[in-house]
Amino acid sequence: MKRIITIQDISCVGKCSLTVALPIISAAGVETAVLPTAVLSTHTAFPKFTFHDLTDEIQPIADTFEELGIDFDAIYTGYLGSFEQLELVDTFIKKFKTEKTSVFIDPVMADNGQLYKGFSQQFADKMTELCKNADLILPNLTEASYMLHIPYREEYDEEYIKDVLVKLTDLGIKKAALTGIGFESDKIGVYLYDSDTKEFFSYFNEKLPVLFHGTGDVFASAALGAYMRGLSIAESLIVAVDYTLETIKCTVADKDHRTYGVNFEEALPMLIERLKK
Ligand code: PXL
Repeated sequence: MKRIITIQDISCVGKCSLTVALPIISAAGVETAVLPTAVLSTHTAFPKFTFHDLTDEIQPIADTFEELGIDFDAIYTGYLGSFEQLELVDTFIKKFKTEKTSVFIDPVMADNGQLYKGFSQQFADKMTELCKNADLILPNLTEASYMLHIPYREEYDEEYIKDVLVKLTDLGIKKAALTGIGFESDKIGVYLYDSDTKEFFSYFNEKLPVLFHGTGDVFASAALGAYMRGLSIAESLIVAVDYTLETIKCTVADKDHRTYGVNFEEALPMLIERLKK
């Protein structure tokens, strides 16, 4: 069984970061170790939240893993709350990355043209530095725009997306996948560029006219789970697009659905089924 570690916050209510990554990657059949970076009452899109920083725990936890000889097949990072955490996670990756370790970095900091609360261009620049450790980064177009210092565009064509992807990998990143991309109003998916092979890959599925929080975390977790189960990056991204759509369909189908988070739970059988093949 493969073992990964995911480094991000735990938001007690809100269905994002660790409360999504842990169940999804576990359901994919992959041991999921966690390194919680902060405990929040709720994620930062709620009108009110508490934030207890766990930065001081990162180094002692990493040192203990090292002393115990614990290793990981993948390191997956998501929401990180401070410059110091970015530094510590950079050190963590450098220490625990071996030849067999895949590093997935989701530079969580913005969406729909706007930075999340508490983030700045300087933070985006430092996150970009962290991304240079990655085998695959999974930004949305807003995050990629901050990484590249380019204005966010709501409308774009395929040439524009390819150009953004090449510029991201020119920063020294092997593979970049832009999430939440669509060229038709009723389609959404992912666009990947591999700077080693110089190949592009894209995959789209149905886009529903709804917006829910946490879908980026659902997507990245499903992609990593699938990749750890032996699928190629492209195949893993297909599974992640289809699974994320299924979570949104399950959310919409629940007449009591909440406005935060998606119903990834009832969609898990579909993910498990897809990974059997
Ligand atoms: O889903 C990304 C995310 C993760 N963690 C926290 C967040 C957000 C997005 O707002 O606030 C705490």
